[in-house]
Amino acid sequence: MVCRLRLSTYMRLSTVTPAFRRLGRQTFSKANVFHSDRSTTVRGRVPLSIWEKVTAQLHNQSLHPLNILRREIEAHFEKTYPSLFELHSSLSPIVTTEQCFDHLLIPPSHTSRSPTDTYYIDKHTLLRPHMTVHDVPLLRGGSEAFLLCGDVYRRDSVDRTHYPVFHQIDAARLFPCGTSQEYIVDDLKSSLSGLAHHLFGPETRMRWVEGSFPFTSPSFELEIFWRDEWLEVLGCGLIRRGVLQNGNVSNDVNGWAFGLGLERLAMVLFEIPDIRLFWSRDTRFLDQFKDGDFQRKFKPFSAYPSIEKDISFWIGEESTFHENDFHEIVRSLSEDLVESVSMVDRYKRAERTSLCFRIIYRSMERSLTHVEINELHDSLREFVAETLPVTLR
Ligand code: FA5
Ligand code: MG
Repeated sequence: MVCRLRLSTYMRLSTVTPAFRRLGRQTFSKANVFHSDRSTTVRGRVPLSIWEKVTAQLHNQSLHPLNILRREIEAHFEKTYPSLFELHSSLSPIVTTEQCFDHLLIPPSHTSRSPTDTYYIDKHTLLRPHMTVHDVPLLRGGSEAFLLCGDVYRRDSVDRTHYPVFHQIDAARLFPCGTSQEYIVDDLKSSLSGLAHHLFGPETRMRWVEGSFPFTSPSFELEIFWRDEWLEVLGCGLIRRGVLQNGNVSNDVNGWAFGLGLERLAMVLFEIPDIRLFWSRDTRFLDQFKDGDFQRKFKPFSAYPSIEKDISFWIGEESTFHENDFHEIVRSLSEDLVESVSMVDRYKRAERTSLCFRIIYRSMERSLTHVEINELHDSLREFVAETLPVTLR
């Protein structure tokens, strides 16, 4: 039943944008988004399941774990630097391509500009893929230190640590004229390791690795050791001169910026095993955070059994198929019943390539039946065949 419902909501989108259906599989090709006069139809690229989340504002929902973490981070900065940072948590996620890419020196060829990675609303407007998009407008307005929290949108793979909507805290700080770069880098790193120690305790293992962002140089990433692996939790660096110039900041002033993923931190901090849980309305999840304690550990209610299904298809040599399109369809149709999608086989025969993906279905809240998953998987096959440039096997 669930799948029929999702399928119909996806179809409803096609009524909103009739060209979605007309274009069929073409809707998913890059060419249509940028180079055709039908580019206004790209709204069809933002599925209803994503639009539904634009109004959720989990980070502003009192006693939601993301809200608890956001407040803890804001309080830490307030305590360390009294009255220094302006706070913003309600900036609109709908931004222009100029603000998103040009202000931040993101080159024309950068993958984040591609509609396979970013949700375009039309040619000039999109759902922000990170919070740094607000830096230049705020600098232009005269802000010198700010901390921003909001929802961000990216087309990405499906697994326990990735979700197409997540939340970030971004910050930037300018320093008085003549402050040396070494001093600013030291301040940046000590602020962030101070924050990490405050949140996770002094015994947490962490390390700095070299990063690369078009808008900072030098750039760094902070990783935390969690469940036997190093998990990247934030990116940061010295703001590039070109970005400062775009923000009308005078030439002798420098500053730092950072951006961190709230879900990633919250998963480590509260021991939340799957990123889908943040969207759960199940009281067995939400009630565990009722006291607002940021040291609370989540007690999983039960590990429900999983059901695995494979789907295989052929793609042609010149195919416009992009893996993110497939992941997005799975997330959109499955109402969060999918835990992960992974490619398990790929081989080439003559002019075609065969791909096989394994889908692990598992609800966070209940046991799934084989009947409903068979039905959902069949609908998925049908929808993939209809909308992607592939031939099912
Ligand atoms: C950025 O978004 C940069 N804007 C960060 C930045 C700001 C760098 C200012 C320099 C100066 P990145 O794409 O690495 O960088 O994402 C930042 C953090 O968001 C990551 O470290 C990770 O914690 C989180 N993140 C990224 N992708 C996802 C995802 N799909 N799901 C959940 N969290 C994610
Ligand atoms: Mg990164």
